[in-house]
Amino acid sequence: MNNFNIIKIQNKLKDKNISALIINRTDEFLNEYISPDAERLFWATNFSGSAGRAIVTQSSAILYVDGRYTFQAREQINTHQISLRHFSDFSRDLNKYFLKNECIALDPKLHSIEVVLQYIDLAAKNKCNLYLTKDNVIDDLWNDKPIRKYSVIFDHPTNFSGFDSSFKLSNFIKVLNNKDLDAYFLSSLDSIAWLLNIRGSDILNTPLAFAYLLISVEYKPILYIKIDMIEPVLLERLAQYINLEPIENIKNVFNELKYNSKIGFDITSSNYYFYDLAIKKNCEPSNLKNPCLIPKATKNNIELEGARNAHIRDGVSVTRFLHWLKTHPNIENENEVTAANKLVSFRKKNDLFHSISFDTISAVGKNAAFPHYRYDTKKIFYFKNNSIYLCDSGGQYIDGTTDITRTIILGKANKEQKEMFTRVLKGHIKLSTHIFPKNTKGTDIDYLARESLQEIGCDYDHGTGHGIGSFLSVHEPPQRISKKNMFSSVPLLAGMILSNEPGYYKEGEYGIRTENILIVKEKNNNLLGFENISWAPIDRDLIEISLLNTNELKWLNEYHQTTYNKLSLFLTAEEKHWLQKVTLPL
Ligand SMILES: [Mn+2]
Repeated sequence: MNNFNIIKIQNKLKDKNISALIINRTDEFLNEYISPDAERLFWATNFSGSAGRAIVTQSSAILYVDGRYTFQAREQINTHQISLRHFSDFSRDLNKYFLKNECIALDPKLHSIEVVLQYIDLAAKNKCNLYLTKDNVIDDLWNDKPIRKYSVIFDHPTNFSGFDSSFKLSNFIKVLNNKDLDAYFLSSLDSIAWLLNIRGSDILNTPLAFAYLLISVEYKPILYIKIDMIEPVLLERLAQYINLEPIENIKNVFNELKYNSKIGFDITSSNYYFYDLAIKKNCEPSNLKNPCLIPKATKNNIELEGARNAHIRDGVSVTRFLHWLKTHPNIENENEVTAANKLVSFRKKNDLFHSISFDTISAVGKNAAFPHYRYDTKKIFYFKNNSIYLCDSGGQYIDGTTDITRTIILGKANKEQKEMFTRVLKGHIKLSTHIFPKNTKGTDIDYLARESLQEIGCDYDHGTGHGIGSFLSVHEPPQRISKKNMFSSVPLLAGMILSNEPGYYKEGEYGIRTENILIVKEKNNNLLGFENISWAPIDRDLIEISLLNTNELKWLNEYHQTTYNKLSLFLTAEEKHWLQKVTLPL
C-alpha cells in the first residue's frame, strides 16, 4: 500500500523549496515516551517504535532505527517508498543531504541543542541552508491530529520519594551558584516530576505531567504547568515556594530576566527553540548537565526499599502469569493479546499499582525475534504447541517502577533453543554477579553479558541494561550497560537501578531474553556489585544444564530458592505448589 503521508510531505517540500526535512521521533520535552499528538514520525512513516529519525527529500525517504527496531520497521514501513538504515549511519549520511545551496528543514522544538548546533556547523561548512521551521511541516498536513490531553497532577509524598522537594531544590540551586549561573531552564519532564515530587498521567504508562521549570538563584522557581489540573493538596504545597504560570505562557519564560543573565541548559536534553529564545531575549545560555540526573539516578533508601517491595508484588503477578501459561489446559485457544491482558489483570490486583510501565511485549514464536515487538489487535497470533513465548512487561507502582522479561517454552524446546537460552542465561548471571571497582562505567562491563553468545559467533543488537526510575520512566538515563561508542555512559554509583537483559534473536523463528532489575551496591574493599530485586522463575524447560558451570548452577538454584521464599506467601495453594516444583534445585 502506498504511503500517502510521505507523498504529502514531499509535495509540501516542493512547494516550499525545501530539499530535505529531518524528522525526529520525540516531543518538545525530548521525551522517549510521547503523547499521540507528538507521533509525527509514525504519521509520516507508519513506524511505531520509540526511537528513530527520518530524512524526507522531495523524491526519497530514509528511516533510521537502531537494532531493537530493524525487523519491526521493515514490517511496518512501505519499503518501496522508504529505505531503512541503521541509526549508526545517520551522522555520516547527513553529508549526502547537507550540500551546497540545498535547504534542510527541521523543527527546532523537536531536536536537542547539541544536535542542532552540529547541523548548524555542518550547514556552514557545506554552504547549505538550515531552515528552522516556525510551524511544524507535519502538523500543517496532519488533519486528524489528536488534541493534547492534560490529566490530574498529584503529589508524590516523601514516604515514597524520600526527600522533600524544597531540599532537592536547595541542592539544585547550590549547583547553580557553584557554576555562577543566574538560572536554569529545565524541560525534562521526569526531572521536573522528581524535583518537585509531582506526578501526572499526561503520557501513557509514564507518570509525568507536561511542564517546564525555570529555576533562579534569586527568585522563586517558576513552574509552567496546567494549574487547574493540580490537586488542591499539591497546589497548596507548591504555592509555598513556587510561582505557577499557565503552560501556554512558556514563550515568555525569559522575559523577566535581567540583561545578560546566564542560563544553564542541558544541551543533550533541552530543545534548540528555548536556547535560541534565550539568546533572542539577551540572555547568555550555558551548557550544564542536568543537575537532577545523578541525584535522581542514585536512589535514596526509601526509594530503594520501595523498588524492592514493588518488585516482589510485581514478581507475584508475573509468577501467577507463568503458572497460568505453563499449566493451561488449552493454550492454543489463547493468543498474544489475551495473554497480555491476563498479566495486566494480575498486576491490577497489587497494592500501590498505578498503571503498566510500557506496552507489554507479548510475542509468540517468530514474533519474539522482534526485541520490541508490539502485538497487533488486528493480526492476532495464537499460541502453538512447542513454541517459544517472550513477555517483557512492567508496572508503575507508587513506590517503584518495574520491568521484567521471561521467555518460556510451551511444550518441548529443541536443542538449539535450549543452547541459546542457556547462553543468554550465562551472560545474565555473569553480569549479575560481577564485582567491580568504583568508576566503572556500564560500557566497561557490557561484554560480560555477551561473552557466551560471542563464543559461538552470536550476539544481540541492543543494549544490555538501562536505568530505571522511581515511579518514573522505565528507561531512565544517564546510566546504561551497552557496547562502547554507542551511547555516552557514566560511572555506576551505589543506589543506581539498572536492568540486566541479554537476549538472542533468530529472525523468522524465535527470540529469547531474560531480564531482571539490579541495584548497584557497595561491597567489601571499596568495590561495587549488584543486588538483584526481580523475582520470577526462569524456565527450566529451556535450560541445558550441561552448559552451566558449578557457580552458575549455584546462582540459579539460590535464585530460585529465594524466589520461592519471597513469593510463596502471596500465592494460592496451587500456584505455590507449582512454584515449588519449578524452583527445585537442578
Ligand atoms: Mn527493560
